[in-house]
Amino acid sequence: MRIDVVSLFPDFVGGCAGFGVVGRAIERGLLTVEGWNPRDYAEGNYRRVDDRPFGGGPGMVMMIDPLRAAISAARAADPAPTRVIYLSPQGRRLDQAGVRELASRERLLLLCGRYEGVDERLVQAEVDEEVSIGDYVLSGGELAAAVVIDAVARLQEGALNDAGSAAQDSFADDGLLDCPHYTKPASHELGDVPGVLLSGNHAEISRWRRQQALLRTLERRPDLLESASLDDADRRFLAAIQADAGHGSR
Ligand code: 9WO
Repeated sequence: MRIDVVSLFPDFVGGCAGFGVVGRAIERGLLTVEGWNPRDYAEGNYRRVDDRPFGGGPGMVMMIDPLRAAISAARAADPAPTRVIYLSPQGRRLDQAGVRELASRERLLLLCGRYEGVDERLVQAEVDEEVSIGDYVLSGGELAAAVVIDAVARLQEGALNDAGSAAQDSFADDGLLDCPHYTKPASHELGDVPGVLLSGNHAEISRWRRQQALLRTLERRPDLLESASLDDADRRFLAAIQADAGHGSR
């Protein structure tokens, strides 16, 4: 997969591409990330990329032409067509299903705004999708682009070190929160590791983890249960918990 990033701070985004799973995906040739700076395509001695907003008001707006030239250069770097994604709080909220969909594409172009944003005519002419990573305002789209790159990189086939990590992600694939994790020592002043995890009974361990994932999701994010993929055993477990809670509260 190839990801082009149009940004006034391309090194900012490139930084996340150097470490961990993303860095390894790039080393393994599963992912290419390239930055394109609109300033390199701006005209004049000052290489202006922003100007004051028509209609007045505070701040600056990113100008059409340097952005358009940077997008064109990025498009031309590879023959495959690409969708242009603008990272903004006005976009469709990203979730793991959205990440899976983006990860399946051959190419992405991530457009990062700064200041008060990008001239709306550029958005209308060039942007195919607007994506938000959450309901908060950042000082630019770069951190959001880094989040998209990280989430998409780890889903590239072969990016995660052991196949088990990908299989464990069945929790994420099923739309549930993760179960708790433990490592050595088995006994500690902060507490003991749940006995089932030391039992060596893999069927029991899987069942316990699944139930922990269900419990946490019920307690912390019950909204996720509506769209989670649950089997009959899951539903029976949740029904038993809820029946229990009903008795306890009276
Ligand atoms: C600036 C601003 C100032 C006063 C009142 C409202 C305001 N909104 C913004 C604003 O949205 N600025 C953006 C900064 C312009 C586009 C790039 N920036 C950005 C992207 N901030 N936050 C994001 C972002 C992207 C994806 N997901 C969450 C947040």
